[in-house]
Amino acid sequence: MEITAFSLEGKVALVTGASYGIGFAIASGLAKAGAKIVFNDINQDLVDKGMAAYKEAGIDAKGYVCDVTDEDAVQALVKTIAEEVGVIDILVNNAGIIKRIPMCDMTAAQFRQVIDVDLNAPFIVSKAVIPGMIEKGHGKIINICSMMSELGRETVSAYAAAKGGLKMLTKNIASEYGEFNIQCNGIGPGYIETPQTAPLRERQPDGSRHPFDQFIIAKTPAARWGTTEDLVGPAIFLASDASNFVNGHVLYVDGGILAYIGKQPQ
Ligand code: NAP
Ligand code: GCO
Repeated sequence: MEITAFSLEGKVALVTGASYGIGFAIASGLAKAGAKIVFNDINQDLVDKGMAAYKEAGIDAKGYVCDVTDEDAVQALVKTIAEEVGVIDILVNNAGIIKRIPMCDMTAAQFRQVIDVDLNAPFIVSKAVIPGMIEKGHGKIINICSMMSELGRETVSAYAAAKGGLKMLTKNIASEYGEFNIQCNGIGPGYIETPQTAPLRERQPDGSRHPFDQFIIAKTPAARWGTTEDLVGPAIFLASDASNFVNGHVLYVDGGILAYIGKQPQ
């Protein structure tokens, strides 16, 4: 295999919800591997923030306002991208939300909102890009799953249900479209330092680490939270020709937390 198998030159990559956080880091890495980056976010302020951040990073990205739960808007977005940039070769379904509420206190509307963004939207966006990938004769879909695709914990019932479903949607897209040279895989980040997990890492009034922060450190062999940069190499691999025979797999990038029973309390 040539090392150029990791190159994304000439490819168009759509990363959803990529104004900041994990999406921004993955999109920036795909750009450095040669991809042309297009991204969307839920409002113009976020898109403008993202555009400024990409420009500062020396990346010529193109941003669009689009709510990934709105199928008509997503279909229009994919058509616009094809006209303005090119047919999408790589899709990273990154946009996501979480609501940390005890299940019996959560309303059905709140549960549905998380399912809508974290599971229904990856279906909607994948359905919109697959026809173009079939026509091109290749495609890469990367779904940003979670440790909660495998494990549960208190207060994240909707999120775990969505991410568990996203793991199976990943396997099903791989099964249904593999014959068209489309590979669909997942990345399952562990606990990553982003705005989404900031509440779990807040310093306590006495200056000590958040109890959950200490818990994750004890549960992770790497004894640290992940950074968004830890996800870039795995994303480039799954977006490139180097993974053309990897399909329906969820690659956990978690510092070993899923393999480890946890450090014995001292
Ligand atoms: P984040 O900081 O909350 O960023 C998520 C991005 O998605 C935000 O820009 C958000 O916009 C956008 N978004 C939300 N709903 C959207 C919608 N309907 N349409 C378009 N964009 C939308 O999250 P993150 O920590 O970077 O996580 C990114 C992905 O990784 C998510 O799928 C998350 O579940 C997953 N993940 C995160 C971790 C972690 O530890 N951080 C671990 C495993 C998996 P707003 O700012 O308006 O919400
Ligand atoms: C939580 C965290 C996790 C992470 C991630 C772990 O409240 O437990 O937010 O859900 O976001 O999904 O992989």
